[in-house]
Amino acid sequence: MKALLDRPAPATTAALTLRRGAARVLIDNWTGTSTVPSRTLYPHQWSWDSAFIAIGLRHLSARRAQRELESLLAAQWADGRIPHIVFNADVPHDAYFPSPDFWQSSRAGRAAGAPAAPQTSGIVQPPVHALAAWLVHRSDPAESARRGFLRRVYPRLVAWHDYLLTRRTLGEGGLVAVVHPWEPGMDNSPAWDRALQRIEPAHSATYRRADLNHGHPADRPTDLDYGRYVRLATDYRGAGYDDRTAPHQFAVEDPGFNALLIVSELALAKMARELGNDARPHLAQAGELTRRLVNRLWDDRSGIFRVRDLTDDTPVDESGVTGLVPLIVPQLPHDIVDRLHRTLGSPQFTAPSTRLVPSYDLTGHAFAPHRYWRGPAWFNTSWLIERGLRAHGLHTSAARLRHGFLADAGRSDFAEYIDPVTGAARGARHFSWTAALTLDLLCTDHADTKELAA
Ligand code: 9WN
Repeated sequence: MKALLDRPAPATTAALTLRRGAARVLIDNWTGTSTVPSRTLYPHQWSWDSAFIAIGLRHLSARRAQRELESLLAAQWADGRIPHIVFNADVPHDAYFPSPDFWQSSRAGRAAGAPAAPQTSGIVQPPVHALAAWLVHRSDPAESARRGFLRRVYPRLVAWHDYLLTRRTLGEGGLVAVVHPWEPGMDNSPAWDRALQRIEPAHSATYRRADLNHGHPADRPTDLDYGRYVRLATDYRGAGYDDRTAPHQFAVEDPGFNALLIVSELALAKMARELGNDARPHLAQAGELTRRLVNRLWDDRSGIFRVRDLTDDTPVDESGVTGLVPLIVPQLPHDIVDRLHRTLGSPQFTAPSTRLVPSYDLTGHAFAPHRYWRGPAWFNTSWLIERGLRAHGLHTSAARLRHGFLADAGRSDFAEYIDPVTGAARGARHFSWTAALTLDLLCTDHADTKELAA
């Protein structure tokens, strides 16, 4: 543990203090095989959290970062899906809802290939994993080679993308669809409201929320939203988590999710080349998905990518941070990069008290400064956008965002998110991806950002 804290550190005292604080969070949240997002609110392993955590952990220990991803991939289903939660059997069932006895993965998901153990959820989260695995590999290629890391994770990551591209391309346009508001990772975004309105909520007597034991009701999703989340998950479970027969009453194409798939396909291309495999199918897939992303989701009138509701195949008229995340796609046309950059700097996304990017349009009708994903600024989406800005050579904006990120991470004690109006820290503290991505911004030499585009 001491060795992790003593790794070479950034130059200034402030940076050193921040780095030690971030490392301390990751050490404290490590369970022995993986890292919990938060000891209180989220006491299991989460899929996209683990990817972001590995990206930061690689600066402390490449080996631990590899194990973070390996433990997640060990819970992969035979159909290729990476579940959004891997449950820790030592944590009491009432510590988090929905718990393993709700999802019933090993029984209800057996035909879809859920493992007998560990227990998992049945839905997914954004595919940041191949990007994370590639960055982890690059941080210590010798350790990666010694442990055969790439050789072991590459086929699993290919199977994961295959699952998304075969079972989840539910619309006409060939983009991947999410079937539950927890899947895009931005649970309570106003972008899901229209599609959610059609869902009959589960009766509140049939379940008990655990998030309110730790989170403030004013910050968390409402009971009505929870009723709908439970209904959708129950229906999916009823269909054995089989996408060919599940009703999927909620199905939307999310720009952030698809943009991350593109970047991860490019990371698979890098891995394939390194392993002596053919990289061309991954490059072709990334190119094709980029074309579809632009054709299906770009809204030229508003200068942002929109979510598309597959029930009536129409764009949703809401501007959220997910519509800016495609900045991370290296082959995005220049004029779209330009427009996105302008939207980012407009009053819609320029907050008075933080440089982090708010999760929802500050001028939008549903803006709420501290309600989950309906306005607060999150560190992971800001990290993605910072990376995107750099990839497109927008260094001044990237540096501004980076400085704001580091200042907010330190003063908020690595909060889950920030109220963009007051700048106050909200949600959990000592939040793992905030700490991990802080480490990454402190330690990255920035050479790896352009690399995926090459
Ligand atoms: C449901 C763990 C997760 C993040 C999500 C974030 C929140 C869970 C919840 O916490 O979602 O998956 O209970 O609200 O929205 O992005 O992965 O940190």
